[in-house]
Amino acid sequence: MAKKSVFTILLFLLIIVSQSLTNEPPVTRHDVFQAVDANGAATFADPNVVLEGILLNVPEEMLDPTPHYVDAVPPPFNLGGQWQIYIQGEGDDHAGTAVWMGQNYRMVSGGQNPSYTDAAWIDELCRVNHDPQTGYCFAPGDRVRVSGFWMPNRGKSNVNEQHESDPAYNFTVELIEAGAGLPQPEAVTLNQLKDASDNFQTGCEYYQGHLIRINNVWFTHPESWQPNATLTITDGVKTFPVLLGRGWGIAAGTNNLAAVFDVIGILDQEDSTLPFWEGYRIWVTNYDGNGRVLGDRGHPRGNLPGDVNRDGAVNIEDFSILTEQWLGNTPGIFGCD
Ligand SMILES: [Ca+2]
Ligand SMILES: [Ca+2]
Ligand SMILES: [Ca+2]
Repeated sequence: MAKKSVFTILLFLLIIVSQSLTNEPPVTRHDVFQAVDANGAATFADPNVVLEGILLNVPEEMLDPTPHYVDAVPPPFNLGGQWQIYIQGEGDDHAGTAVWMGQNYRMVSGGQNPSYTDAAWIDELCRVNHDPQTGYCFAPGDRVRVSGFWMPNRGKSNVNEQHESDPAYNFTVELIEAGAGLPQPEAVTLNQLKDASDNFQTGCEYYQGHLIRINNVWFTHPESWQPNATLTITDGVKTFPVLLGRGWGIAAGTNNLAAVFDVIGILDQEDSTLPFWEGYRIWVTNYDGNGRVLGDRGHPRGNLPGDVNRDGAVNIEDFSILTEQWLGNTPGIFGCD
């Protein structure tokens, strides 16, 4: 082969490589994406965004993905299945972002956009819970890349489908590194989150989207403990809302926390009215029953895989849970079952 044609081939390859590099969309910092104005409203303006960071939560422990198709807008308001993850920025990128998807978009698009049928919704759950290249199922602590559309929501910038079930509005979640590790929860005091009058202050915005830890607090009304309940913690002077999720360890009667305990969760905001300087809460999506820290350390102790309810014994209670789910044909949470 003549030198000239070898050179031509190399040049051609170089052009292809450089084109594929320049076609890579730029990655936006979370703190840029989450920037707000004096009213706490989002200043980001590009409809598309690519974000990278550490996945903080199991989506089905945060919101209920169970399909419930409603393609109309009569009351009651019903979003059907919902799915949400939080991605926390790394290094000096001190912010994090929620990625949300819902089934009944008819409810939130002024009646314009069709809802997902139950079958289509289950397919979507399957798609976003897995890396598209490898089929790997995402877990907290994975480093991921999210590419999709921007939408401001109640004091945050979210990635979502802009309330469109058309596949053109899909976001994608891709694996960068499995098991990179959860970030160390940042220790925060209620004095950093509340002012002298126990009102929310700017510290809340600084920690929004972050895994934080508040030590030595207790519930003002522990009897309210149940899935999806909002309880109030206090240090004896100031207070803060804690939103419980729907993980396996949160059910009526499972609160075995000591009189004074610590909390590890995601600092979230949903403020329905301008200015967006309220509506902060710590979202704890699961509790592993350890008695000292309201949070989920991943895997509780034990060498009995059949201990379904994780009380340290395998007995009829575990069997009844298994039977109930088996006979009830409980749908799986990943949507690919
Ligand atoms: Ca905010
Ligand atoms: Ca979609
Ligand atoms: Ca058991």
